[in-house]
Amino acid sequence: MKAVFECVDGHTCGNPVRLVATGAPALQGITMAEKRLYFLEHFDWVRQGLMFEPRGHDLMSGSMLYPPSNPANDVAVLFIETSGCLPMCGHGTIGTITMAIEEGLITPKKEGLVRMETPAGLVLATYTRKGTKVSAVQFTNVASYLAREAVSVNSPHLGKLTLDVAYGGNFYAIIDSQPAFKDMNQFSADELITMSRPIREAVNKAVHLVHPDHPEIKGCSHVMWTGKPQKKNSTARNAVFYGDKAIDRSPCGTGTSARMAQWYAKQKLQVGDTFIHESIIGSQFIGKIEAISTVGSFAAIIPSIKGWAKKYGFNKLTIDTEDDPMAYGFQVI
Ligand code: PYC
Repeated sequence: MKAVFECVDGHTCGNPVRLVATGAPALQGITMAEKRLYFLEHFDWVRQGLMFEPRGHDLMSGSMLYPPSNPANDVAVLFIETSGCLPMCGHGTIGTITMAIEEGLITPKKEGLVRMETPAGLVLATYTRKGTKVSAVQFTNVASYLAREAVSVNSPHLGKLTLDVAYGGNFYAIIDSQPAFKDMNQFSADELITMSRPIREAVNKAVHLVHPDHPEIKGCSHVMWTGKPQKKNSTARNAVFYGDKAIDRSPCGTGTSARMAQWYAKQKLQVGDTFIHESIIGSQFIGKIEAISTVGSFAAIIPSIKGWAKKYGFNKLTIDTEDDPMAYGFQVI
């Protein structure tokens, strides 16, 4: 079998986005949540082939476009990355909207607004055009909430840690400054990765995380390290670990949503407040609490995230299972 995919490659504030323009497999199911499960069962080899080495790398992430289940919406998006198919991805949304609009892959019903179905729910994205380019995207994310407070875990590297877990489209273990951990700036990206893996495992042993309205969204997938910002106008700094070997180069859209929900729950932010999150490489997302909501019995916020993305090339990729022994890709952990 030889499968061919035409991709648009770019990055959102430094983190990769590979938008699959042609070749996405047909998926059974009505909602994007159902289609995501069908994809994982029947077509995960497509994700592995496009995300893993040698066609991708440890940080690679991307998306595929599908028709929306509700005709009032413009598009449905499946997020793919090295760890699987995230229910929602913020940097992926900004990159996908930017490149899909620039390439004419989405024609929204209303210029400037894309109503986008994701496995985690409906996301509304507005975009600003500058000539042939999209200069910025702001999306209103799914309801985000503080799921657990003061979870105690033992880190083999740092000792006893206390952390919060918040949801912003994925579940995040958020590690704030404390006796055993002062600031992310004291560690290299490699060290943060090494420390993150056992912490994620420990969090998943300590707490059973399931989204009240989406039982298929469960478990802590991401670890957020925090620190003092390096730019004057940033509110806070973070480094998000995802997959097995990745630190997000962008400020992480779902992570920023989760952290704003955590700050809201601790009365450090209010509705209408902005929150400028800085990434490990200094790129920034502008977050805002647009409204309050509830998720099950949890108080929640509706956050928005604004950022930019750049397209840098086109890639025609083949997964040739008859000729290439590494057709499905590999990871070196
Ligand atoms: O921006 O939501 C995000 C994200 C998740 C993993 C990497 N980036």
